[in-house]
Amino acid sequence: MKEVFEGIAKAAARIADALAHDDTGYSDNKNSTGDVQLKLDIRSDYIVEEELSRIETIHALASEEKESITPIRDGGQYLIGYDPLDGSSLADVDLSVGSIFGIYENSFVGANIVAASYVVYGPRIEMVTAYKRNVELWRQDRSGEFRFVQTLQLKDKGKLVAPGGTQQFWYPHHKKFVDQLFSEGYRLRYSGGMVPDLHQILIKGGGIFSYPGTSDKPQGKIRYVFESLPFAKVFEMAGGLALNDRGERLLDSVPKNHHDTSPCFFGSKTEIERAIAAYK
Ligand code: FDP
Ligand code: ZN
Repeated sequence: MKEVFEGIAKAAARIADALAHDDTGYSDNKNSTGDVQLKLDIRSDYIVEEELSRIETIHALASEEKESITPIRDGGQYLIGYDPLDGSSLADVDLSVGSIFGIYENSFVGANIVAASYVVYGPRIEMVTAYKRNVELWRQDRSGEFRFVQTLQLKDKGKLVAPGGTQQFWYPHHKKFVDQLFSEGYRLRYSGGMVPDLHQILIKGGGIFSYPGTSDKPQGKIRYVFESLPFAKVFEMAGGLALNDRGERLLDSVPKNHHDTSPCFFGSKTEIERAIAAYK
C-alpha cells in the first residue's frame, strides 16, 4: 500500500503545479456524465494515470473522467477508483479543489475498499490517508515531500453544516432538518467542493456534509466509486458515520455501474443520526 500512497503523492505534486500555472479554461470534450471537461480535468486525469500505471501492485484504474475501466497489470492486487480533480469548477476562482482515491480489491463495491486517500489543493497541499487503523494527515513541505502531521479523529458532535444540492429542489423534510440545525447555532461552511468541505469538517472535529437526493436528481450527484466510498472509508475510520438517505452504510453498497451516484451524509455520529431520523 505504501507504493500506492507514494504514487498518489507524486501525482498530487504535479497536479498542484498544473493548478498553479495552467490555463483554467474549458476543453472541447465532455466526460461520461456529460460535464464539459476543463483542460485541468484532462491534464489531472493524465497525470494520475501516468503515475499510478507505474505501480506494480495496481491491476486497473477507474477514473471519473473516463467511461470505461483502464486495465494496468494482470496480477496487480489493487483497483483504484479516482476523481482526479474534484470541484474543478472552482479552479478559475482560485478556491480549494481536490483529488479523491479509493483503493479496492477484486471489485468496486463498498465492502472491498481497503484504503482511501484525498488531496486538498489549497494554500497548502494536504493529503489524508485512511488505511488499517489510522486516518492520517500529511502536508507538503518546502522540498515537495509530504510530511506526517497527525492522526485525525471526529468528535461525536460538531458545529458545522455543509448542505449540498440546490435548495430549490430539496425535499421539505431535508430543508426542515437543515433549518433546524441553523436555528440551533450550527454554522454554514460550504464552498461547493466536497474535498475542502469534508476536510474542514474532519479537521475541525465534526459536523455534517450532505448531498441529498433532490426532486430533480433523486439519486443525488456524488458518485460511489470515486467520491462517496473513499470518503465513507475516511469518515468511518475517523469515528464518524457515512450513510445514504435510508440510513444504510455507504460502505455496504454495491453499485451496479462505477459511475452510479447516491444521496449521502457524512459527519459526526450525532448529526448523521439526526439526519436519518429526519428522513424516517
Ligand atoms: P464538481 O461537480 O465540481 O466536481 O463531484 C461533485 C461536486 O463537484 C462536489 O465536489 C461538490 O460538493 C458538488 O459537486 C457540488 O455540486 P453542485 O454545485 O452542482 O451542487
Ligand atoms: Zn468529483
